[in-house]
Amino acid sequence: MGYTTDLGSFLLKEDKQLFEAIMPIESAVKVIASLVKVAGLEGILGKAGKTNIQGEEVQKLDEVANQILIDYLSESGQFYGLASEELDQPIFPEKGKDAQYVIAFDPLDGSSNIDVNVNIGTIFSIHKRIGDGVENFLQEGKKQVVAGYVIYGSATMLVLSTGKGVNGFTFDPSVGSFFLSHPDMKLPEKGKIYSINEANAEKWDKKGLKEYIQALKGEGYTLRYIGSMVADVHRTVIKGGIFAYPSDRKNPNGKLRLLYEASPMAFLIEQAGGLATTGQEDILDIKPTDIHQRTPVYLGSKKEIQQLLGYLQG
Ligand code: AHM
Ligand code: MG
Repeated sequence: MGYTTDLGSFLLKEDKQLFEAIMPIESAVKVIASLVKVAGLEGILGKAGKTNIQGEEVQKLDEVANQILIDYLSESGQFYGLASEELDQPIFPEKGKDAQYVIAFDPLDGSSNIDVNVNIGTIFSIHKRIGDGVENFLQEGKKQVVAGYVIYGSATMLVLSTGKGVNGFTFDPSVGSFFLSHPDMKLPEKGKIYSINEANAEKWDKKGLKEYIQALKGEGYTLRYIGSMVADVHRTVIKGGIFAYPSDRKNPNGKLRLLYEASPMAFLIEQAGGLATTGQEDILDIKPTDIHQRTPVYLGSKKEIQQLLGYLQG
């Protein structure tokens, strides 16, 4: 706790190979964190003037963060392949041709919050290499060897799991390092908060969802919705409750991407003692068929998710 354990020494004790894979991510996110703090001065706020493979408007900082991650991760030689929410196709860097891991990432999650100085983040997911091409990225979430996110908030934090629980590290910019500040993070069994974009309620296509949210209101729950998955999930890990991005009539598979958002967050939530489901199956059991596929997401404390499933399936 405090300043006794930095990220590097923590990982060296946990797993030397993963230490080597995670350190380039750490380097990249430090650069992103410092740019996020001065984006308004560097002229990198606002729209980039194009749409991505998802058909969504790209922000300048999305592009900058994407390029920083690609550069650091390709150069490190630790990754055989890279898949990004902002890239049509995976990249297979020359320096990683003998590497044993592949990584999928959302370089800057919460794009709509960039220009208004509200928390944004980076999400990443590492699998073992199993072949030569895109099949590396089409492995179930339960086979992840590392999942993590960085939240660029009032503090910058990196929250990580290598399959042995979840640990949170806070960045001290004056030292230039992440230090273990939140060891062995666990969701409370039950919380008092629900987090969903309720403006979409009239479009929700899942029977029972409205009734479930109504029941939570009756039980005295309050609503918190930031609109950055990283921030909404981070709060859910610490305070419990439920975060959801369901399917609706406009988005039959929801909005969130399986590889870059849902799967790593589901891994972290389950490692922290919570549950993560599509409403039909555990998110970590989905075998992806497309690197950019979307999925409905319900994640949070055990009590809330079990109650929700009762409503959806009842
Ligand atoms: P992004 O990756 O383009 O930022 O989109 C994902 C974000 C999530 O962070 C957040 O949970 C969701 O979109 C919010 O969507 P909405 O504005 O429809 O509520
Ligand atoms: Mg995103």
